[in-house]
Amino acid sequence: MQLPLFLLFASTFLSLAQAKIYEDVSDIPGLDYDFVIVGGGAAGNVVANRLTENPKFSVLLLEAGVSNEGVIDSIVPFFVNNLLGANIYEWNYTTVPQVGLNNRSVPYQRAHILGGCTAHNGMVYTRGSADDYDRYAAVTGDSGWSWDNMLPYFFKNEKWTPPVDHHDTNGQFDPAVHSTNGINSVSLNGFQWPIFQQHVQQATKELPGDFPFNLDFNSGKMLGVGYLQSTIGGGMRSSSATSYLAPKFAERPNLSVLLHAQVSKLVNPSKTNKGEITFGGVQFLQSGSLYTAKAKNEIILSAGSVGTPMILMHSGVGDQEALKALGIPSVLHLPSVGKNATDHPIFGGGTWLVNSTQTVDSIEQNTTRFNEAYAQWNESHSGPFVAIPDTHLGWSRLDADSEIFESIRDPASGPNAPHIEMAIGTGGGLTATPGNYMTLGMAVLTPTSRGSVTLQSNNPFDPPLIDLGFFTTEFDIFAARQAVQHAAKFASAPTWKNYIIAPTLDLTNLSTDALDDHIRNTAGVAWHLVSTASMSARNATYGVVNPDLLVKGASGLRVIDASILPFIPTAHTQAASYVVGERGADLVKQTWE
Ligand SMILES: Cc1cc2nc3c(=O)[nH]c(=O)nc-3n(C[C@H](O)[C@H](O)[C@H](O)COP(=O)(O)OP(=O)(O)OC[C@H]3O[C@@H](n4cnc5c(N)ncnc54)[C@H](O)[C@@H]3O)c2cc1C
Ligand SMILES: *[C@@H]1O[C@H](CO)[C@@H](O)[C@H](O)[C@H]1NC(C)=O
Ligand SMILES: *[C@@H]1O[C@H](CO)[C@@H](O)[C@H](O)[C@H]1NC(C)=O
Ligand SMILES: *[C@@H]1O[C@H](CO)[C@@H](O)[C@H](O)[C@H]1NC(C)=O
Ligand SMILES: *[C@@H]1O[C@H](CO)[C@@H](O)[C@H](O)[C@H]1NC(C)=O
Ligand SMILES: *[C@@H]1O[C@H](CO)[C@@H](O)[C@H](O)[C@H]1NC(C)=O
Ligand SMILES: *[C@@H]1O[C@H](CO)[C@@H](O)[C@H](O)[C@H]1NC(C)=O
Ligand SMILES: *[C@@H]1O[C@H](CO)[C@@H](O)[C@H](O)[C@H]1NC(C)=O
Ligand SMILES: *[C@@H]1O[C@H](CO)[C@@H](O)[C@H](O)[C@H]1NC(C)=O
Ligand SMILES: CC(=O)N[C@H]1CO[C@H](CO)[C@@H](O)[C@@H]1O
Repeated sequence: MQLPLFLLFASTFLSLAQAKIYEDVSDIPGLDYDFVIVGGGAAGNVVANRLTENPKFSVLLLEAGVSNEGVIDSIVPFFVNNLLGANIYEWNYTTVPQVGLNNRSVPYQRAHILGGCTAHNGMVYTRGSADDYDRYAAVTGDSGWSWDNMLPYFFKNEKWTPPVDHHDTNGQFDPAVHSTNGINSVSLNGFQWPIFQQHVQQATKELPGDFPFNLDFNSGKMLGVGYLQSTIGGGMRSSSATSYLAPKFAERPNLSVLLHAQVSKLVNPSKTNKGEITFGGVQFLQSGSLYTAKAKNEIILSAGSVGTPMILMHSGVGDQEALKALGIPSVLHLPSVGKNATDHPIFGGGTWLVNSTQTVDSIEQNTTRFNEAYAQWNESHSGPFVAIPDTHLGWSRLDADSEIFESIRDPASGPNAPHIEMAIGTGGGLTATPGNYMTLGMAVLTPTSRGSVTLQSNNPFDPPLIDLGFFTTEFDIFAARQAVQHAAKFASAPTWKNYIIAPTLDLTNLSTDALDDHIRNTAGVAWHLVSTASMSARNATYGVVNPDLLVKGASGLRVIDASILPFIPTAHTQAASYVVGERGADLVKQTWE
């Protein structure tokens, strides 16, 4: 017999009552710990989990956001877009006007909820190219960051899970490159769109030069088109909060997680006898009062690519001239803090009206079908609500003889890394006109544009200035144009002949200027920000952290989150953030065990 849903929820709440995720500072057992971690996102929750595997370590995790418990929009995969826009689960950031986007400012989502961006992201699971990690190893001089050495950390993170529809997954992924023993669930889509998927598969056969089928793009060799993998298990989102802070971990006696605790800055700097800067505490705000938590061993910043550089700069760690101008006393001159910010621009490759009712539009536009699907999810966590609309992802390189390479060195990490991503999905996305569609969403994966995260004042509670620098280089706009042509080529495969009726907007016959303008007027962000507290070699003249993630010139201060990646992966960034957390936790253990 199926348990009524309210009973299932009631049992979850009971077990959570014992878990030590606190809402109020007066409930936590003191403010002195071995480790204080700032930020309960992808990486922060991994570090909290792994450090408390050692019962001798006491850990406090401070998270500014709210609880993820029972947040239905964060649990049901199909509701992924409901959390975007101003809401209580968001920091509500906006970029500064982007010159390369014809001066538009665009919303810049960052999660304000336990789990961080893994609690509201698109759940797409992509690790990146082996070449990306091998470049991290090369630029930092630490072979520990290479693909081969990071693969065990992907396996510690990943709990490969059969899709809820139990369909035959043979030929849809390569089990040899996955792990069933990790913590965070990853699966193939648990709901199928058979007609659409057959056309996609057929297109890879008809155009194998540009779009070869790739059995598993998470093998390190990404090029080609393969089945989507997502951080979903049992028809529900698997976030770092539901996985790494599951009740059996959160109950550990030496772990305290405190919500609604926004860290302003690190306080009480002093110099060690080796001349390194060390901080005596972490200041945070809760309900209008300031508190200071102390870390005997280390303070670990895991506040993400926006939060981490903000906290560093408010603590006096950054470019001393820029900080002085804002009235922040410089403690440690590290001009790379907040610089080299890199994200992926995304834009439509095309939306086509299709000759099929087997699309997500048929559910989104029909209240009866929507409620049926919702009831099915409520009943058994199955049906169309267990997946996002994409069925495949495609990864491609620009032509080797592209004219752009006459003037610009290939920015990709290596010959197996793609320049362009194509997300292949049923449905028209946010298309207003009722109908059935398919959409190809594109991204430039190897942008050469760089932006920054800087402060607008010395008030730690003011939002930062986020500049993505989108499309400020010739390479990036060139790659975007190629991406649009690429999508058109995919849609020209013979298989689509009786399926595609017409494009909603024909991008193929626009002049170069008109196409550029279209891209600049419509592009958005992938929310994959990295490099704002970048790693570099120990002796480098730039960078924020050493390859062991300790802040250069400081003692007892580490950064463990996406901000340390020196280049953006050719992938969605949660898997990379998770393995930064996994390796980062091991590096901390190596120091203190
Ligand atoms: C809308 C969206 C969609 C995305 N889709 C995908 C996807 O489909 N696939 C994918 O792989 N990646 C996706 N990403 C990116 C991915 O989720 C992030 O790269 C990843 O979560 C970054 O991990 P992190 O640990 O660096 O930081 P985060 O996960 O952002 O966690 C940082 C945490 O620190 C907290 N924090 C920040 N400042 C403070 C402070 N001052 N005091 C206390 N706490 C603080 C935040 O509230 C947050 O919980 C998406 C991101 C967004 C925003
Ligand atoms: C974001 O905006 C929503 C709606 O206005 C608000 O409720 C929420 O508190 C804001 N988030 C933050 C972190 O201020
Ligand atoms: C964008 O703003 C800059 C600086 O204000 C201005 O020079 C430029 O003309 C603007 N571009 C567009 C497309 O409006
Ligand atoms: C940005 O990164 C590049 C390496 O890609 C490095 O040479 C440069 O010094 C960095 N800039 C800053 C300000 O850190
Ligand atoms: C909506 O879906 C229901 C149930 O499948 C179906 O009977 C009805 O015809 C649909 N309505 C429209 C307008 O397509
Ligand atoms: C499914 O359950 C949620 C509560 O978790 C409820 O708000 C919603 O109305 C239910 N939907 C249907 C169609 O039963
Ligand atoms: C739609 O599909 C049917 C059946 O495959 C086909 O007969 C018809 O010609 C198609 N219509 C269009 C507009 O392509
Ligand atoms: C592009 O093609 C459409 C129809 O396919 C046509 O109406 C339009 O005039 C064309 N535009 C240009 C600039 O050629
Ligand atoms: C750092 O060390 C490497 C290897 O020892 C050397 O090749 C490089 O030139 C050094 N760089 C600087 C800036 O000193
Ligand atoms: C370092 C630390 O706080 N250790 C504590 C971990 O939890 C056990 C059991 O509650 C305590 O006895 C330790 O003192």
